This record gives sequence, structure tokens and C-alpha cells, in this order.
Amino acid sequence: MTWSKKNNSNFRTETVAGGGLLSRRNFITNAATGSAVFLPMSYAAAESFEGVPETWLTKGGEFSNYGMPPDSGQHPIRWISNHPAVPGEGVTWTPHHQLQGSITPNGLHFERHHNGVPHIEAATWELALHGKLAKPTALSLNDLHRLPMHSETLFIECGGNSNAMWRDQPIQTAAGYIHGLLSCAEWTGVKLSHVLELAGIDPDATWVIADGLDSSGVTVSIPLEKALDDVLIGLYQNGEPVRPSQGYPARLVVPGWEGITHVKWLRSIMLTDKPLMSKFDSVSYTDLMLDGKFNRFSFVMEVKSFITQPSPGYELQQKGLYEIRGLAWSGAAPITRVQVSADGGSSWTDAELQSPVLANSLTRFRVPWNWTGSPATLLSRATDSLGNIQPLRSEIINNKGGNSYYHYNGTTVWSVDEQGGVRHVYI
Ligand SMILES: Nc1nc2c(c(=O)[nH]1)N[C@H]1C(S)=C(S)[C@@H](COP(=O)(O)O)O[C@H]1N2
Ligand SMILES: [Mo]
Repeated sequence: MTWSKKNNSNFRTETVAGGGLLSRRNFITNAATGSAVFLPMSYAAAESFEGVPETWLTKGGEFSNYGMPPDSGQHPIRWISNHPAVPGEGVTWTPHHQLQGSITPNGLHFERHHNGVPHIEAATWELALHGKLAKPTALSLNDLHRLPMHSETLFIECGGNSNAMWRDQPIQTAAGYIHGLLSCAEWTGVKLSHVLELAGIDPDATWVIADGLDSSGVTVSIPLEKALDDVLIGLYQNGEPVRPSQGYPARLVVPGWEGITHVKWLRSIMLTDKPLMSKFDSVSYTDLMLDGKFNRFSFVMEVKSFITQPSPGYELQQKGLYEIRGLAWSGAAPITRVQVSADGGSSWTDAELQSPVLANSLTRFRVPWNWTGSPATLLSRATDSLGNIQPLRSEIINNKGGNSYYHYNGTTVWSVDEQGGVRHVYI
């Protein structure tokens, strides 16, 4: 993997922090002359402008029923980590180091299955609504389609995302294979509150217990308050029906909350007055603290960010202008700020945030950088509108101890060496 060169010898730009971080204002044009500094010299003289392009002389390819990525052999793919003894138990990772923008294409949405993808006949599928309801009922897919739909762009992050960051030594792998149990899509579906209100909520109901049709026994307790606030029964993902691996025909989408609450292949919704304390409520996805006690119900995914480019696997081929790019998100409140450092945290500058910045969604950030050829230490740090600041790795290890496995939201640091190689480091 190499990273495109953005080199020009005679630019003059304003440095805003150590390690060569630049002001966005004069990134695109030369501060002195107003001329573009971004085009590599060879570009304008490209040979392809001489003569008639080959494609003008040949018939184009065929139409297709469903579009596919370019046939370059280079297009991004998910990386599969499968349990060797239990093939349906595992994950695939979203290759964030190869993606841009903030939306995850459906074919690259991460997967987390505890026992594979069940085959479900949509025509006979029903969602059971029972428990503390005045009118227990079952809804078909057609019934759901007749109710008002609602769309929101939302991230889903597994509570186990970034768990390699708890290791004693920094893992050397691509950014997407550290932080890629995280994806972002426009989800469309029916509000769970709407369905529950139709069925008549008993006054003493306080919890929703949701389970799925796969054989993994995933059963999750969600406070009724959250269910009535913003939970969706997701039917569409980026405009098309939810993919089988994302829970077709219907899955819960629980804005800002850990992945396990987003129950896929929905089977039933039961209202109760207490949590079930299933294995997924109590054993998995809980955090062992310094005092030896577990934190119960760590639902909200806390403020976090990482740099996607450059990142391990990239090689900076020459000195000069680059754009540092990354993703930030928080399940608590919208992202308001992402600070980037190129000198290991001695100095910082604010990255530009791609707008609109949406709550519970991935926010793309970008900052210009002049790589002088000296070693650099890159990291990002996000803040949300409630004032939550992403902890440094050292802070999270000091506060939570090293015994945790889930919910790592600390910083990730990439070091760039004199040859332009990028490695994962702890500082
Ligand atoms: N029925 C069911 N729902 C499930 C799971 C599962 O194994 N079975 N995995 C959960 C976990 S741990 C996560 S992180 C998310 C992952 O959603 P995705 O595969 O669409 O990315 O689904 C959740 N919902
Ligand atoms: Mo998860």
C-alpha cells in the first residue's frame, strides 16, 4: 500500500502545531502566489492527453442488475476473523484505512455473529410483541412497511471494538483491523416507540427484552426509556433492504449504544419490569474495573477517534504535503472538536470536521500536514458537545486498569519513521 504523493517544492504555508501541522487556509493555494500547490508536476504533462483515448474507439461494457466495485483487484474488502472451532462465531472488520467520507458501503459493514447468519423467509417472518402490553400481537414485514418510516445516519460499534488496544504491546495491523468493528449507515425503519404504543404499554413496564432468530441465543435487555426515545426497527440500510448479515428482515438500531443491543434477525420484543440479566447483559460486554468489580450495563459508546490515513500499511513515498484523515464519534453527544498532534501530543491543532456533524454518526476529520522527512508521531483526540474528551491511552489504563477487554476509547498513536513507514506505538 502506498499513499498518493502530494508534493511540491515551492509552497509556503502557515504552521499551526509541531511536526508540520498546517493551517487549512493556505493548504490548497500557495500563500505567496495564490497558485495551486497540490498538483504533482508530472500530472499536467500526462501522456494520456496526446492522441485519442483507447476508450473512445471501443464499445463500453454491459449494463448490470447490481453495481459492483471497480475490477482493479484493489478494492477494499472486509477481513474475516473466525473462531476455528465454531465457524459462525466471529467478526469481519470494516477496512477504514481504505475508505473515505463517513458512510460505510453495505458490502463493507462490519459483521459480528455469535452463531452465523440464519436463513429467514421474509414472507412468513413475524415479530412477536408480548409481555406487559395491553394487546400482545405479531407483526409481519408487510405490517411494518405500512407504518411511518424514519431515517437516521447512525454508527454501530461493537463493545469489543479496539480490544487489541488493551494488549501490553501495540498490535501491528491495519487501522481497520484494530477499530473496524464500527460502521456507519443511513438506517430506515419504524420507530420501536410507535409499535409499542400501538400495542399499549402497561404502566409498570420498564424494560424491553429483545431476541433474535439465530441459534446464538442473543437476548438483550434495554431500558424502556431508551426504546421510547430513539430505537428503530431497522428495515433498510443505505436505502436498500438490510443485508442478511446485518439482520434481514429486521434488526434493532439503538443510536449510540453498544453493538450487542442492536439485535439482528429480530424474533420478539417482550416488555417487563426488570432486565433479564441474560449472558449478554451480565457476562459479555461488561468491564472489570481496578477494584475487581464489574461495571454493569456499559451501554453508551464513549467519545473516540483514530487516524485512518496515514496508518500502518501506508508508506509515505516523499516529503511534502499530505492530508491527515480520520474518524470521530460519540454515543453521548455530537462531536464538536477533533485535535490532531504530529509530535506525540506536545502540541495540537483542530482538524476540520466534515459537515453536517450528526449525533451518533461517524464524523470525518481532516488536517493538512507537511511531512519534513523527520520521524513524526500522529494521534487524534475527540471531544463531544457534552464536554467528554477522549482519554489518552495512558489515562484509560490508569483509570480502568489493564484487565478490561471491552469499550476501549483511548487514543491510538501512529509513528512515521524517516523512510515514511507507519507503525502502531504506545506513548
Ligand atoms: N441475533 C443477533 N443479534 C446480534 C448479534 C448476534 O450474534 N445475533 N451480534 C450483536 C453484536 S455483538 C454486534 S456488535 C452487532 C453487530 O451488527 P452487524 O453485524 O450488523 O455489524 O449485532 C448484534 N446483534
Ligand atoms: Mo458486539
